[in-house]
Amino acid sequence: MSADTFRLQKVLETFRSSLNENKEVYVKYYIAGWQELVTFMNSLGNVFSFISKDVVSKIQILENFLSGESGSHYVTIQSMVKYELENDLVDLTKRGSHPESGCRTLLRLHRALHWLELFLERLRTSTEDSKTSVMCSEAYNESLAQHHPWLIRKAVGVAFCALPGRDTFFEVLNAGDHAQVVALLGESLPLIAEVYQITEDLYAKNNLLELP
Ligand code: 1PW
Repeated sequence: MSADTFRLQKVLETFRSSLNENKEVYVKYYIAGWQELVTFMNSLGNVFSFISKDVVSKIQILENFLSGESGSHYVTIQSMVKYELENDLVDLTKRGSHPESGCRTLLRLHRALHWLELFLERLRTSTEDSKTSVMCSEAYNESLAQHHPWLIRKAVGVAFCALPGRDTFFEVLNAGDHAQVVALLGESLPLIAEVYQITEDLYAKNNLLELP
């Protein structure tokens, strides 16, 4: 199996590594988790490429901060928020001189993570006749859709219709038979949910949930 083959297990491992004992989230592993999810989206076919392109460019922005001269401030989401706010590096109410701050970029991934969590939870508890396109759009409407303009919602809806069926999905997740995938999802989801909640609380506390 080549190194870039998607495995659900790898997502679990990266999100597990992303939390330290002080419940801080390492940016490095957070984006590594997303990198895995991009591999996953790409293996679902070309319809997802416009979605994965946006995620890839956001991963890249964060990677550039992390490897740049202020990289030490970008080690955890907590240190990033503190550093960018203290140094006025965030456009808080409208886009201005910092259109691609770490805070607003990560917020986009954070919102998408909620979608993923809701979708995977549906997949975990789905039955044989459940439709992936329906599960995906329900999860989307409950989360990310509220933050997307009409045109993007339309395009995302079209991509969902082209999703492979449930059996193919389970195969692409690449974690054994259905029962094993369901078990691994049961293990992964609380971790993803915890990372999501910690980020959500941090952003809420700092009034950053609506960054332009
Ligand atoms: C099958 C499971 C896949 C889960 C992956 C979830 C990724 C969802 C990303 C949707 C992206 C749609 C196209 C891009 C939209 C951007 O405008 C938007 N980006 C996101 C990640 O929501 C907002 O970014 P922007 O325009 O404010 O820089």
